[in-house]
Amino acid sequence: MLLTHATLATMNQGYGLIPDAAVALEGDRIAWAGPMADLPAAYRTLPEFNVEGRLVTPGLIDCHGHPVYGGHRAVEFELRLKGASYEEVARAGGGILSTVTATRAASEDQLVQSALTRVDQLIASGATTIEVKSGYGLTVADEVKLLRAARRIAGARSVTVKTTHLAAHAIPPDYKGRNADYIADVAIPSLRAAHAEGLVDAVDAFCEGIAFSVDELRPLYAEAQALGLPVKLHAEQLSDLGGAAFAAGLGALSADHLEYLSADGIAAMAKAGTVAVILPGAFYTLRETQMPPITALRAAGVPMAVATDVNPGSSPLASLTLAMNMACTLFRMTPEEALLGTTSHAARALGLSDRGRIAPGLRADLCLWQADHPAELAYRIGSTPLHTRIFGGHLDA
Ligand code: DI6
Ligand code: FE
Repeated sequence: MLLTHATLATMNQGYGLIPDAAVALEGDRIAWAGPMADLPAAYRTLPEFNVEGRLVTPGLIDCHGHPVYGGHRAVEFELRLKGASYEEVARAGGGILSTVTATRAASEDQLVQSALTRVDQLIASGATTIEVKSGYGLTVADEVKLLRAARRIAGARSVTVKTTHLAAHAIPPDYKGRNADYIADVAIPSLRAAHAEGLVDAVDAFCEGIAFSVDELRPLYAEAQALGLPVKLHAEQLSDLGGAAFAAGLGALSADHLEYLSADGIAAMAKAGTVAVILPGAFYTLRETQMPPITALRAAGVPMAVATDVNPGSSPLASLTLAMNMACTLFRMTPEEALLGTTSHAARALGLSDRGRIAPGLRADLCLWQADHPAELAYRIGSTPLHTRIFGGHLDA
């Protein structure tokens, strides 16, 4: 296929804009991209798809999400609006643990079906690659069930799914006050079991006062490294426990949330090349006031990604373009940073070097937008100007 008359945002060095451009696709790869005038003769005979000036970007990538779970938390939303904090709800046995109860009660088929409604919304906002975390099972069997459901999403939709083991997400009631035992009895054995089934692409944890400390996580992260799995961490979302520096010290792909990130944490991330994943949906939902240190991250040259964190509690958000809008309006990221954050930097946060930009040899995952400037993607609120999606070189209905 040959896309012609495109306004191309290649995302090679910023937007990497090329007006009146062509993109040649061969198989599932991009063969060539550049100005129409420079199109090599060899590609002129490919079947033409004239996109009539529309914006073409890499397919968007949601590099942090929890779309597989049972039930919902609308009642908790009401409680928090009446004044209860997220941590108070969690400590009273609500929060993540109420989703754990509903997730354990759901079959694998039910989990796949309910996740697909959210995945379809992500796809409608331009996602061609998504991350899916476990973390609502908290037993060996339920964590494995959740990761099997995550893998099945890739069979049901044309979207790439990267799975992340997140058994260290909360402490179930039977392990209350026994965090180290939970890591030894459940988190590590569920990682081994899921990895043995090929269900794990990376390992994550929630490093927080209501979850796990750095010291409690060390044995789990040692196991991840022994299995050769990349790591990442929910760090500094509600307080500063030094999680980002710990993750960066292990060469983590990303540290995520980061509202309470310190200067030391920023320096460690810059040194390690760890991506800062910015999650404005959680900040917005929890009515946080502490902003992630965007200016300092930018000054330190830490690559920033933007993701939905889609989950039933702190971020019931299933639109990547709305996440980009929030990153700009709430955190003053630029629209260019927001788009880098859902393309090339998001690919890096998932350890994927074959996508996130438009360049020869990369995967032909593209979005065509009813837009003529890339800032339009972050600018609109709650409307998604997606026109057509191309997934692995194929037009997607
Ligand atoms: N941080 C989050 O924002 C999600 N998980 C986490 O560790 C929230 C998960 C939830 O509230 O269900
Ligand atoms: Fe999260």
